Amino acid sequence: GHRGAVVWLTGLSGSGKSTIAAAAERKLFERGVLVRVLDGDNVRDGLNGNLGFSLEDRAENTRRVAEVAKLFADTGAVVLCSFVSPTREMRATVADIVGNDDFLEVYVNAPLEVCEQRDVKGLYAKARAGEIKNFTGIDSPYEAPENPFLELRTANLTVEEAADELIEALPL
Ligand code: GGZ
Repeated sequence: GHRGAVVWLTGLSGSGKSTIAAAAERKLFERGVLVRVLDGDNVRDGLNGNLGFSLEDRAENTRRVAEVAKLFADTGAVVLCSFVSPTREMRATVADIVGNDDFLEVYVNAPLEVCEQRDVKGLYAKARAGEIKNFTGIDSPYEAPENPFLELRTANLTVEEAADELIEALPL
């Protein structure tokens, strides 16, 4: 049996959080680990469909996700949570909810310039044009973790390398 844990990936839009989480999920599944990804794609339509991107709404978004992640982790799952979660206060709240021992903060670190150059969804261009307000890194803050469990510098790593590094670091 495995002990549950909440692996919390934080970083800018386009830093690679969800891609790494999906790759790590597949690898853990292949090893027989009960694993689940939570990200904006599967909670912002339903559970958190009433929330936007003000700092207040982001705090509520991440708070609810933390409560759900805790429920999964309590059943023994490794929960890979991929959220910008831009402030230290938000992430401290997550840690409080899931319990510090089960909270593994992973800083998915790519320079803003790199994320903006990738611009996978075209959101940075829209934010620069003023079509999206409160965009993290443009006109909304991002506070880097000060003492993360793990930092992945994705400008210099492939998705596979980052996912492998993440899995190797987990206390499973
Ligand atoms: C940041 C935004 C915004 C704004 C829409 N700011 O790269 P993506 O597209 O797939 O990931 C981003 C995602 C951020 O949602 P989260 O639930 O992770 O945010 S938080 O933890 O802060 O609540 C981006 C898209 O949604 N997106 N508008 N204004 N990212």
